[in-house]
Amino acid sequence: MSLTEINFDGIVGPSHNYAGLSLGNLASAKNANQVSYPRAAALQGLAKMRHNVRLGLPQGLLLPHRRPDTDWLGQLGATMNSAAPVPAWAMSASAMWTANAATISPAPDTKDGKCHLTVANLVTMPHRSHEWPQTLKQLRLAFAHPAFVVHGPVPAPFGDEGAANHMRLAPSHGEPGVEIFVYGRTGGPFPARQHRIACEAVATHHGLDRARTLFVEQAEEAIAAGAFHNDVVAVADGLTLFAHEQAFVDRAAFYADLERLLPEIRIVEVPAARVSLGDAIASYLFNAQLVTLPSGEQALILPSEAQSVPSVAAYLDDLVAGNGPIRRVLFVDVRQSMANGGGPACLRLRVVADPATIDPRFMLGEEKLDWLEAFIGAYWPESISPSRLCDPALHERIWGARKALLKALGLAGEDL
Ligand code: SUG
Repeated sequence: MSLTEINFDGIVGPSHNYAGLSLGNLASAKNANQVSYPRAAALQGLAKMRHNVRLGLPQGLLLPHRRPDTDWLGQLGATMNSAAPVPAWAMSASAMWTANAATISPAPDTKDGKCHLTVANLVTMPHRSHEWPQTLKQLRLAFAHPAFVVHGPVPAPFGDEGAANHMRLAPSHGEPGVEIFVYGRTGGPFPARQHRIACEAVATHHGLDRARTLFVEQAEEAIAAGAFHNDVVAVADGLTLFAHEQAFVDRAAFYADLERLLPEIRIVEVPAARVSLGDAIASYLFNAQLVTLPSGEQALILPSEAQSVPSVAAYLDDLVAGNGPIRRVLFVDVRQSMANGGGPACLRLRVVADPATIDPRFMLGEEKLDWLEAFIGAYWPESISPSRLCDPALHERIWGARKALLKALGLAGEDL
């Protein structure tokens, strides 16, 4: 088995819209009720995947969910004619942010030597709380090989938002690492979405060695400034942790634990004096894909917005000019997703696995990207204005688009 990191990006669904549903996510609030462009959003997502494929990084996909989710509405005794915001909750394309799909512990970290996945319950936000059943079905299909164990969600009320609040540091993808679970207790005016009890449940179900597992509290000031997930203020890859100075409650203790467990660790901390929390969140500097390229170099794949925040642009110039571990900085345009608070790192779920063990219908190369581009160009709505969210003709169109996509991917016969 040759273990490598595969990024599973969510295809942006045809119902992509801006409904201002996520308290504490500043972009979601700011862009509430804007007209959305689902076709452009999905094409931007595919272009990011292509960018990464061309860097030599293995790439997978996860599917948009069925929206509006009439099964869930039925459980609530509601319909798309119910009072706001229920219809918007049922229409959200939020499953595109697959960093929130699940938490992954690669095989070298677990007691039984299998890769464990726990689907995230996403209970804090109503529009995300009904993602997990459809996500779980996809995970059970894509990772049906005996190399994986797929777990159901941690029970409510203990919020779990998946890999967005989880980091792994290891000398290489295939060697045992240190897993870090980041939870919140308070977020000032905003909810702390990740509960410590949920982190501990996932670590237990995954059979992690507690001596190499850290539970770290996210700083209240970070959540209050708009870091609704840890991946808005920190990211890790290989032996590099890239984090904002104000990301954690007790950074000294956290860094000391890391240095004890991984003496070769490289901590790249961005001082608040260089980039304020506000600038870090506005630019999504940390919501980058930090990747190890086939050459062994580390690169940061950032949203293009990061270039237009002066403190961040200046910091990035110095970062690559210095002799730290991050050697390259690359930019991708995911503006439609960014306007809902989803940067490059939100759009992907990292799984360390042998690509041969994945259901090939969930893997991607340039050829599949070519036809997916054409397919989305033909089927995805060009725009959605807030006044159309409850329009039955729009619902028919997006159900049809998803159905056709499943068929084209060879998944029509599956219960998805
Ligand atoms: O959960 N936005 C998502 C963004 C998720 C970003 N993911 C990571 N950081 N990993 C959220 O807040 C906005 C939907 C709306 O307002 O229409 C939304 O759900």
